[in-house]
Amino acid sequence: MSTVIRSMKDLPSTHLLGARTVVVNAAGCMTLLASYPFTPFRGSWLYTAMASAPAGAQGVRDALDILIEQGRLPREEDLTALVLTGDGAAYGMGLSATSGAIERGLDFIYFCYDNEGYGNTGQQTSAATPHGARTATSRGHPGYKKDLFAIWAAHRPAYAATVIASEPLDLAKKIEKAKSLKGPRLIISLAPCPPGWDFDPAQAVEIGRLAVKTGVWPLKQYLDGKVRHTLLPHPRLPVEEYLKTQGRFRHLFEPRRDEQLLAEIQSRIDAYWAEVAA
Ligand SMILES: Cc1ncc(C[n+]2csc(CCOP(=O)(O)OP(=O)(O)O)c2C)c(N)n1
Ligand SMILES: [Mg+2]
Repeated sequence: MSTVIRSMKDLPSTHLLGARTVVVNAAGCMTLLASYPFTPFRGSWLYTAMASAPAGAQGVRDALDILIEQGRLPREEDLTALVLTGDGAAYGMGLSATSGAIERGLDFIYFCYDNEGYGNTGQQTSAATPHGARTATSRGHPGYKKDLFAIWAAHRPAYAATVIASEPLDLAKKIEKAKSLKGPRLIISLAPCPPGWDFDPAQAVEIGRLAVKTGVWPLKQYLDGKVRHTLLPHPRLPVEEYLKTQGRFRHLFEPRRDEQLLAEIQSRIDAYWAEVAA
């Protein structure tokens, strides 16, 4: 059953996906959520190698389908296969398995929490690390963040969306939308990470808000072949407001401002939003 969400009051008291979910989780920080008896998961949980979570979800889905077909599981007791991985798996190691799963039309939700690095092993650079960020393996990442949303959209999935916890209503609506559909569905959440990005945990929500207000993290969704932005940052703040909150970008400001790099980061964001407006 789908809930109409107009305000936070409409959110169901249990978590949005509910207990009838099998979480297929590749190695990463969220793996720690499975520690019994402290786990927040109310359903089942399956651990996979970093590259294999979508293949694990395929196995779960196939098993459920066979049980239903044989009459051993009532259709109304079906479960949702939910892949839960970090960006290291979603943008990199697991992308081949993901592409195959989308191509096969696998009925699953892929939730990626994107903390822009291999967090669990000390924040090494991943394919989601933004340009210029310091990581355990780079003094200033020379590459550019891969556009996972666009890669998914190019596969023509049932649904794809970006979310962030600091915009909980937008997040809840998108999860409800994903729940109401069948087929491959993606939710990518930018996940401000205090140890990985080097900031005080008390700032996590504000940093998330700044990611949206500066246009660093566009909130959008892909549905029926079209991409629609669900929140337009007006007025859009300068990206510096976001960058200066995190130690991983400190070298852009100290010992002296790196005007060239700051201008490049800003101009890439401006170019993105100019295209949205066009
Ligand atoms: C094939 C493989 N290589 C390396 C590791 C070690 N490892 C465990 S968790 C992890 C980081 C995963 O990064 P990400 O998917 O972004 O999740 P996060 O740790 O940031 O939550 C790594 C490299 C592994 N488990 N398997
Ligand atoms: Mg990560």
